[in-house]
Amino acid sequence: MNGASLRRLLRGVGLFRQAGSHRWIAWVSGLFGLVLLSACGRGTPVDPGSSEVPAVGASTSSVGLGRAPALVPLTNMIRVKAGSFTRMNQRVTLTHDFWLGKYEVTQSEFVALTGRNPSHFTNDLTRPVEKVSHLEAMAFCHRLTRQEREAGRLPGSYLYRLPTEAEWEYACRAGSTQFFSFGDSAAEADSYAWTDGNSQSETHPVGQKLPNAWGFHDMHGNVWEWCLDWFTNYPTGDLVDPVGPFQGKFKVFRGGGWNNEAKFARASNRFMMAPASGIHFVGFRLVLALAEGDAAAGAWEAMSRPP
Ligand SMILES: [Ca+2]
Repeated sequence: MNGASLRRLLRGVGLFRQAGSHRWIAWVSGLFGLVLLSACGRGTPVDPGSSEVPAVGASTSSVGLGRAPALVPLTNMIRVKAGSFTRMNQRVTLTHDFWLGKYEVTQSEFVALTGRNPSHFTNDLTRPVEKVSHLEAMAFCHRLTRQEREAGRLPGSYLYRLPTEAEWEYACRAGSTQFFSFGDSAAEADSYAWTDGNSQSETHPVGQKLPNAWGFHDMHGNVWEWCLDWFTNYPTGDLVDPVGPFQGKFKVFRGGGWNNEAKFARASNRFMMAPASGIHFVGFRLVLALAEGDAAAGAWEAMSRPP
């Protein structure tokens, strides 16, 4: 992507729409919230031999400094095996394992790495970070990758990044073919999700609701979660490792939030926003995956080039 292309991307005015409806909704930027600052420590990396974060034999590619570092994922990363899921009669296959955060990135994690907290709801740093733009979320991933490599916990063959939409939905469904990971009924959402029916109009500390079948909390509700993909209509036919287009105007976010009805937290639901915009109901979740050799890694690298 050249400089002119990226500048065009950053000029988005923040329109978004619900997939399938083709109803554009005007975005009123600057409508919400205050930016406050706070501070807290980061999570501690865990031994990759633990049951929650299994080790992988990845330590050889690009370090070139003698013995390559072991892979030590951050705490609360859950390994997701390669596989397939179905959405709207379309089979989507992911050919590589990856790790996904058990929780949304918290304010304490964000502050520990960046020294700032963009969030609106700030009286508890175990709440998810929000009002974080897509650009800031990507910068967080790059900074985390650099930190973990320098600390000897991340081989050059792996990196932290945002999930693709396909990775996010695969992990959200956790094998479910229904509207939600817990079934088809939004009436059951109270046990699994913070939505406008139970949130008291605010975010809540991560992990308080029941996890899905693969152990992920708050995939439905609390804050929507940025994905890597630029928004576009899905291609037709079955897909393998889809990453979306390499250029666009709006980035996708997924999963519903504290301010929306539970029906908007459906596993397949999509919204989008300009990448430079932040709002107090959108945060993100981390992926740990190969740094090269699959489509998502290529998309991340292409979308990460400076203007
Ligand atoms: Ca969420």
